[in-house]
Amino acid sequence: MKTWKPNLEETKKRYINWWNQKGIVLNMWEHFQEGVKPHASVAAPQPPIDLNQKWFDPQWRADYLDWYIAHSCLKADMLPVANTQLGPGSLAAILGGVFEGGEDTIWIHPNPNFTDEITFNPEHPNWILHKELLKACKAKANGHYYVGMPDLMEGLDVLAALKGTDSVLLDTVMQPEVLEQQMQQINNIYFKVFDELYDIIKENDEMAFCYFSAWAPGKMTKLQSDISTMISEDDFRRFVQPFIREQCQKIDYTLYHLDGVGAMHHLPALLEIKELNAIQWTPGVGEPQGGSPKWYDLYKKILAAGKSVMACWVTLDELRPLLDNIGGDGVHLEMDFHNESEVEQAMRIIEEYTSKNDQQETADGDLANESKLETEAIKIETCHKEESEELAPLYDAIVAGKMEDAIAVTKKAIQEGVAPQEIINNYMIKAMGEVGQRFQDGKAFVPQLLMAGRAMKGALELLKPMLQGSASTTIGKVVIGTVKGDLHDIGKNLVASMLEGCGFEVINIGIDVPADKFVEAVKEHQADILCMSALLTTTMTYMKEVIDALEASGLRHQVKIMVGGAPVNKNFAMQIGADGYSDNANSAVAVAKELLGKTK
Ligand code: B1M
Repeated sequence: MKTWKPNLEETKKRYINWWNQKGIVLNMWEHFQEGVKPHASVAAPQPPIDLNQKWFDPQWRADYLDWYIAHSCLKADMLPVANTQLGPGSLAAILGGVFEGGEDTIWIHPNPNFTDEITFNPEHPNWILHKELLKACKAKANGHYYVGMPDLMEGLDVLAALKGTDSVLLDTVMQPEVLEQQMQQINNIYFKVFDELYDIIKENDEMAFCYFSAWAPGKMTKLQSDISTMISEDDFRRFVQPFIREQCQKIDYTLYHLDGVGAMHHLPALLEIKELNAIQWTPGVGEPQGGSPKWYDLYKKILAAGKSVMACWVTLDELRPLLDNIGGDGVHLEMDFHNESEVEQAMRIIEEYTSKNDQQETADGDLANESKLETEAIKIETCHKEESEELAPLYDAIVAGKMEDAIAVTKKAIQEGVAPQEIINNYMIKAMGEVGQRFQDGKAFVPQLLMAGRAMKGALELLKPMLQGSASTTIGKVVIGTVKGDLHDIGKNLVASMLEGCGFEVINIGIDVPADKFVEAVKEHQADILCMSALLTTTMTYMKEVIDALEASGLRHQVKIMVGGAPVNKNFAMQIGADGYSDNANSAVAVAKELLGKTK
């Protein structure tokens, strides 16, 4: 390889050490160009004509990457790698997912024709594109740099990209055997695809990976399962761990991307994988970056388990304290440099630790005794309410997510003449409250929320006609929806049914509704009341944006606004300028009537 990186051989040695839990690698994921003397005279390509060319034209990308690397800083252990990413998890696109080029990234949308059949079609255009892109880049690179392996991904994340996250989470409960089978099919295809791409990009037997930019003297990959923040440790051990283990066994060098505090409960299961070499830590939104003291214990734990660590977005100020605390063996630092002077400062610091290494004791930690990051696998147990012997099974069925049972008990209760309000308020809503509490306590996970939601919805359908009442005249028109970013619809639908039952004409515009859609619906239907629901503290603030949009459209004066949902309260409703608030579906009707009483 006649590379543009002058110290590539030293960097390779440092990588080999790092994979073996020794020494420090100092790298930067994205390159910078400021003040860099070009490594070759390469002209910049014409700007892309559109996003399609920017991402999906192999020749344009090869030309651009050639120019980009020729002008990038390659000091320290910064790797000369062409970033050939085709979106996060591009194996999903090879298996039928749909590409869309965005400004800064590529989106992969679910396969609209997905039928639970996972098949590899060697003629699929997205597969051909992968190969053409890598071949074009390899020809252009001409040995000056590596052509990186795209971020194919694997396992649950790929399946979620193919058929949707909720469907995969439900599968963990409803068709676990099918899910296991699909994981194995994805792994089998992954190895085939990986090997074929490896043959295109390898330099002798070496390769580099695009994501997090790492190099290895053999086959290497980055593994992940971001969706697993939403599943229990038992499910992780069943649906994720075996397939990651197989990848670690078949691929020489493996780095697991651990994403966010919500994923930490799976660390023990990851550390159990003997063949896994390294773990990369991404702290996630709202958390300090990888150089913060907050993560020292996590790094020590990983190192103590015999794995190397990759700490990301470390700043110069954090570097010394980080190495003082976790030691200088098996540490890969991804830093956020802006110019060469910063790189040189970091290199001087690293130098001190490299020479200190022999005396320095590596962090010590007894994996078995440390319980901070370990959580116990807790099974959902059903719980009995005391209010009515006959209806207690309804509460239990919803908590356990058993829709058929919930429907059967509800049918029986209806036949026996139990009032729908009693069924809803005393059993269904309380059961959802219990599931929510378990979720908050880390005893239930998203699949359990989904199952409970499904059970409640199923049973609620039977009660709907009874809620519809006999009103023959329309009191007023209501547009109702759950705000943008929020997918909870059970409470909103209940409010809608109650309003309908009491004589309102209700236009239910669904979940995840953006402000312009609310405004459009109010305008189109000439609504008297706009009802907004939100169940998340992070989405309730969006209600204000909808009100502002109504003001801006000049419609605010002609429509009353009512808000509700678990985190919403009267004060909040007043602050954002709503006209009414209700904390439950029954009083929502009274509030709605009162609001119209004021206008009519
Ligand atoms: Co989610 N979820 N959820 N969830 N979920 C909550 C809301 C949560 C409180 C659980 C918890 O931590 N204890 C928590 C929110 C924490 C917070 O923001 N402070 C939470 C979270 C964190 C999440 C996710 C972020 C989890 C994750 O992915 N890591 C994720 C977010 C997805 C998203 O929206 N972007 C998520 C996902 C889901 C599922 C999709 C799995 C599922 C929803 C299924 C569905 O709706 N189709 C779900 C469920 C089921 C819940 C719980 C368990 C139950 C919600 C419910 O249906 N309650 C919930 C915990 C809980 O509420 N106890 C929880 C029954 C329903 C009848 O009550 O909706 O409150 P509710 O409606 C009431 C009143 O609020 C009022 O009347 C209704 C009837 O009396 N009301 C109005 C509602 N809207 C109104 C409008 C009005 C007036 C009254 O006027 C306009």
